[in-house]
Formats: sequence, C-alpha cells, structure tokens
Amino acid sequence: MNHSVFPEPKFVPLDFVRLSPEEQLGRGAAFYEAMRHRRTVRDFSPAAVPFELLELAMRAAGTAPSGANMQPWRFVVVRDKEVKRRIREAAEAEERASYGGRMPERWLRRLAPLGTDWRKPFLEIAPYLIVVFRIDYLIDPETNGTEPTYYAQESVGIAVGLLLAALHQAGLATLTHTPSPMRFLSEILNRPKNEKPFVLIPVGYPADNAQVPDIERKPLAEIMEVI
Ligand code: IYR
Repeated sequence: MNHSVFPEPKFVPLDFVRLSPEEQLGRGAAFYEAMRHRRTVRDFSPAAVPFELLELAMRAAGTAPSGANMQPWRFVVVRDKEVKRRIREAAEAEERASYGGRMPERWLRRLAPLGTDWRKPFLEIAPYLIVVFRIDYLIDPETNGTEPTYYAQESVGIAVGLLLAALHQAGLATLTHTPSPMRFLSEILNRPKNEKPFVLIPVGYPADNAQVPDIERKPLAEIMEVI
C-alpha cells in the first residue's frame, strides 16, 4: 500500500518478444554488421532525403531511457537554406578561433588523423541539420518556477546514439559535429533558455566521391573486461 501523497504507479504487462537462440544470434550479429559500417561523414551530397526517414529516426531516438522518464531532448530539424547558411557562418567563426589557437597543440595533434579544419561546408550542403538540445530544467509557464530534469546529459547521449543508429539503418550518413561554443545555435534557432545545444548532426547521403579517414576501432579485448 502506498501511503504517500503521490499517486499510485500504474503498471501494464511488458510487451516483450522472446526470441529463439538462433534468432537472437542472427539479429545481434546483423545489427553489429550494420553498425560496423557506420562512419562519420564530412563529404555530403546535396541530394534530397525523404523527411519521413528523419521522422522515423527521431521516433526511435525518443524511445531512449531517460532520468525519471523526463525525456529531456529536443530535436530541431533545419532544412531552410538561409538558416543553414547562418549556422555555417557562425560555426566557422567559432572554429576559426578554435583551430587558430583556442585548441591546445595536443588536441590538434589528436585531430590531425581526421583531417578536419575550420571550414564547414557540409553545414550548407547536407539537406538537413538535426540540432539536438538538452533540456536541463522545466519552466512552469504560470509561476516561472523551475524544476530540474535528471541525468539529462546521459539521457540525451543515449538518445543521440539511437538516433545515429536509426539514421544509419535507414541508409543515411551523419556527422556528429560539435562546434564550440555552441551558444550561437540557441540564438539562431530561437531556443528557450532551458535548452542547451548538445550536438549538431548534418544528415544526408554521402557525396559520390566521399572519403573518410583511415582509422580503426579498438578490438573487443581492449574495450571489454569481464570480471
Ligand atoms: N569542433 C571542431 C574540432 C573537433 C573536435 C573533436 I573532439 C573532433 O572529434 C573533431 C573535430 C570541428 O568540428 O572541426
């Protein structure tokens, strides 16, 4: 019996499909096989993408677990050419300062294998930019009082992982771009003050001649430990 002042929690039966061991292995392997081909892409084609694919991926991202189920994410999709142009301009201004001295040498050394620089043409070329915002607190419209969300950083990180996987499964290329600082995104996109820019994700098809850095993923033995 719940004697507290809170309402009783309501439960429903779990909707869970128990797979055969063969199905489990098959599906587990197929997902890994798909995901190991996912690459961060910086050479985009301007070719149009069905918007429905983005909607499906955002629905998938929205299934992520979150602290107290507060779902502290907002996905702002930019397709407007002029808004994309302004985002590119502002991002390149920040990146110029970052590459031109704000990032310490050891950071630049780490980035060297990726071949990145301050230029961000993909921000205008990719047909869509998904700008993910993290909601750090709620604002009561009546009282203007605030209430925190919980584990917002972790929750949004998980949602973005699902978003990237879903877009990849739908045959689209993505880039997790984090121009720093990202305040300009709040301004250009007119976001309320309780939303913080989290990551900027250009979405589209790769350019025909797209190249990616020749870098490796750590083997399982290096990322897993079983006690
Ligand atoms: N934000 C810059 C620099 C950059 C930083 C990291 I950490 C990367 O993995 C890649 C790039 C940029 O987007 O170029």
